[in-house]
Amino acid sequence: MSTKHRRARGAKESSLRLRLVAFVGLAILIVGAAGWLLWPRPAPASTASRAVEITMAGFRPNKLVVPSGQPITVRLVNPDSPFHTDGGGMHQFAAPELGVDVVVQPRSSMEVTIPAAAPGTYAFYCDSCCGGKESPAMQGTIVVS
Ligand SMILES: [Cu+2]
Repeated sequence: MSTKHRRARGAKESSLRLRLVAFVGLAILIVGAAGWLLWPRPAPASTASRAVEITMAGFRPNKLVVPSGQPITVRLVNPDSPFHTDGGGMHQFAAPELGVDVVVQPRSSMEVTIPAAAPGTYAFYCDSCCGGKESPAMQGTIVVS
C-alpha cells in the first residue's frame, strides 16, 4: 500500500471516529434533555395557604379525614411535566358525591373547596391518566367523621 493510500485511509478512519464521537455526544445530550424535561417537580409551595396539600402524581395522601359539617380547602399539586406521554401530564380530582370535579394542568396547582358533607366515606379519583380511575395510585377517600 502506498503512503498516499495509507494517509487517505487514516483520514477516513479519523473522520469516522469524529462522527461516532459526535453521534454519541448528541445522543447523551438528547437523553439528558428528555430526562430533565420528564423529571417530576413539585410546584412552588404557597406560604399564604393553610390548605391540605395533595400531590397528584399518584395521590399523596390518598386518604383525608375531615370533621363533618365544615368545608375543607385542598391544594392540589400536579408535579408532572406537560411532556408526559400519558394524558399530557394533566390530572383530574373528581369526587362526584361531593360535587367536585376539576382538572389541574401539568406543573401547576389549584385550590379547591370541598363543601361540608354528612359523615361518611367519599371516593375521589383521577380519570385522565395511567389506566384511569381504576389505577390504585389515582384514587383515594375522604372520610367525613
Ligand atoms: Cu391522573
